[in-house]
Amino acid sequence: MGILKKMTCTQESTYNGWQQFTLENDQGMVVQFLDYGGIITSIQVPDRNGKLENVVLGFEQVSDYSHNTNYLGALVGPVAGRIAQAAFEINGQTYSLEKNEANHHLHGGSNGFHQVIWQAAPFETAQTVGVRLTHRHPAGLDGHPGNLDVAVTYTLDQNNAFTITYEAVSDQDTVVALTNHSYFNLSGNLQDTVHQHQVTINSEKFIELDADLIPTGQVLPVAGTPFDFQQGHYLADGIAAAHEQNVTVGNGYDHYFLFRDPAFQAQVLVTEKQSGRTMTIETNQPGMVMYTANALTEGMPLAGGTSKNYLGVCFETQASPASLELDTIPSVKLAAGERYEKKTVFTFGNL
Ligand code: FUC
Repeated sequence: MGILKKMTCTQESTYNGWQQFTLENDQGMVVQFLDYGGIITSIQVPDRNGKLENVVLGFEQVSDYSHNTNYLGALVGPVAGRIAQAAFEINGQTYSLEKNEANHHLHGGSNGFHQVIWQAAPFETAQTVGVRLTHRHPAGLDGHPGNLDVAVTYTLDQNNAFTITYEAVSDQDTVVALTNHSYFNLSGNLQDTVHQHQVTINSEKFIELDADLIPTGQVLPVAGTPFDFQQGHYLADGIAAAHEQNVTVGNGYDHYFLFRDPAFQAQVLVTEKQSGRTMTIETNQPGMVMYTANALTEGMPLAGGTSKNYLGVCFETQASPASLELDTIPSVKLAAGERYEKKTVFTFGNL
């Protein structure tokens, strides 16, 4: 086709022997990640003037990821989010997991996918470069039933789209909800907090939380609340809102939004006027947690600045573990032999 192909995938050894991969396309967009935790350490995309800057939170020192309590950039599983009372039931049997946040289980606990070393296999096609990450979560490791084989693929294309595909299969009925925990900040190199990020979400309902951030069992309509992003609004509106649900999570958002239609499509649009950057999220996940970093550890040395609340926003596309108690929403259950196949595409552009 006469296309001069310059897309590259390079690999280097970092702290502790962790491998860092760098994907780069012809526009100069760069995505970097580790085999450790599948952690995305940087995403560089152009502003409206073509200036490449980093749009995710990442540590200044790679070694700091060994104590990544805020899950910066991490691949989260087997079940992302909170499992109430760290227990769930399948086929009449109760399975108990580690209680790593009060009485609850959060983000896979200490055997979570965010701190395992994934097997990494780089690949390239005519118009993409990527790395396929694989991992087996063995039966009996932490209370989950069955061996779970997981493959997560990170792919960059020529149109500034970064795709994450998630595949999993278990030999017993189990629970799975995979996501990525990148904190986005489209201002570039942490120039600003995310207050002025304008977000549009195809969602009419969200899940109410209690003070432990555990679902109450109520699915609430967004209409007439700061949770109504259907026409788009600034994150600042909810950070400052007096709505009981914004206040409960520490002023902001840490909530699961159900998408109106879970078929693969653009579900989220994020724009940042100052830089002119935009990000569209397409997914076949049924919803997402939007977390505005209300409780981000302050004072951590990050690439480009120091951490503080509201410095990033996570869009954790996934099914919700709240489905273990609520049978009206899409389930995290995966039957033995069933194929879990999810895809989320983050496409960057300019206003
Ligand atoms: C998000 C939130 C949690 C937690 C974690 C680091 O997924 O739902 O509240 O703070 O990230």
